[in-house]
Amino acid sequence: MKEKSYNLEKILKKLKKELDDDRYRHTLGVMYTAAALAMCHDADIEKAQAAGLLHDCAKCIPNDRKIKLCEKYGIRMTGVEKRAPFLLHARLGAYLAKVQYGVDDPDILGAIEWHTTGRPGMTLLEKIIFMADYIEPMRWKAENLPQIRKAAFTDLDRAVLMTLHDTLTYLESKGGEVDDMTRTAYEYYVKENG
Ligand code: DGI
Ligand code: FE
Ligand code: FE
Repeated sequence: MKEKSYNLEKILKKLKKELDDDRYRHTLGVMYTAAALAMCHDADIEKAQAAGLLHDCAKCIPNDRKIKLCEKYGIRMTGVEKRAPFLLHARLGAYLAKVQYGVDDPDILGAIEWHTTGRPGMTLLEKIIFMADYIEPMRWKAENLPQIRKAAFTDLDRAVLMTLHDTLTYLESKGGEVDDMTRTAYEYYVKENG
């Protein structure tokens, strides 16, 4: 088997420097929650930990710099992303995970790239990171968290659908512009599980 290209301890050390304290604590919560979900759904635990650790690695980069870095590295940006640059932390994060943290596993990189919007036909690891980000222990603001937390362990696809539904409702209530991918993902999971 091919030697893995990353080391969780090294990732942790570097992230401590890149993230503020709250984001670092959230990151640890996502790592442990992703590991628990991987145990529950028979996914690779170490990949879940790596993806959980790195999913927000670009989050603390200032928004104007996110745009500059995407331009510099030729990372595609949609119109919504240019208007709401925080969304870029997902795709930029996947890129940085590869070039700065040495991760070459496409499944881990996909889980980082799609953790904010989701996408139709997510892989098991992508669903695990999408859910771990939403339900980790430090989260408290979203509605329906107790039900969604339980569903993440008992019916993962239903949990993904509930999360996309509640995210869209939240964005509509506060007038946030919705990324096409968030809506497309929701419509896909309504058809699959609705
Ligand atoms: O980075 P985190 O805060 O840990 O979590 P995240 O990457 O899932 O980002 C959460 C925020 O993203 C939450 O406030 C909802 C928002 N979001 C998700 N989909 C969309 C979106 N925001 C906009 N504007 N458009 C979307 O489609
Ligand atoms: Fe995020
Ligand atoms: Fe996060």
